[in-house]
Amino acid sequence: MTERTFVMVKPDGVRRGLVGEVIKRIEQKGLKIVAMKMVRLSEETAKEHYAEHVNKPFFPSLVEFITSGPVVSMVVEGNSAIEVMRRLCGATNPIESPPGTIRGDFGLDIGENIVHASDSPHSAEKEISIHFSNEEIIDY
Ligand code: IDP
Ligand code: MG
Repeated sequence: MTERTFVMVKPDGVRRGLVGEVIKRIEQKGLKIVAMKMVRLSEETAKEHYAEHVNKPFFPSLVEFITSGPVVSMVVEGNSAIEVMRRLCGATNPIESPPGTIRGDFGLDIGENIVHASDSPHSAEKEISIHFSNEEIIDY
């Protein structure tokens, strides 16, 4: 089933020059990027994006980190795009994420794991609407 999901190269990924690497893996998998922009998230947007984690001990550092530099936000479309993007990213903790995944190949720190991808259809819809207006998503 064709789905859309929200993907973001986090500030560590941008700082380390991994934007192209992430885009390459999305494209070579056969998924389609239908919206993309570089932005610096406001604290408000960051808190909305990570609202499910508001009561976790790492929430303040998570918000600080995700607003610490520019991110590259995307809407990615394709067959089972939500699950496929999660598989491309790998496990949340890069130490447990196997080689071949983005986090497994490039990360070592759970707080700086390079990339975000929505974890369900409900999250995808919510996150796309937080980060993009309908006009920014291109049908092609
Ligand atoms: P996900 O990004 O794989 O969906 P979530 O559990 O939704 O993982 O957590 C959101 C982000 O919060 C993670 O990508 C990671 O950067 C950070 N995070 C999750 N758990 C921890 C933790 O135990 N310590 C520090 N940061 C964490
Ligand atoms: Mg998550």
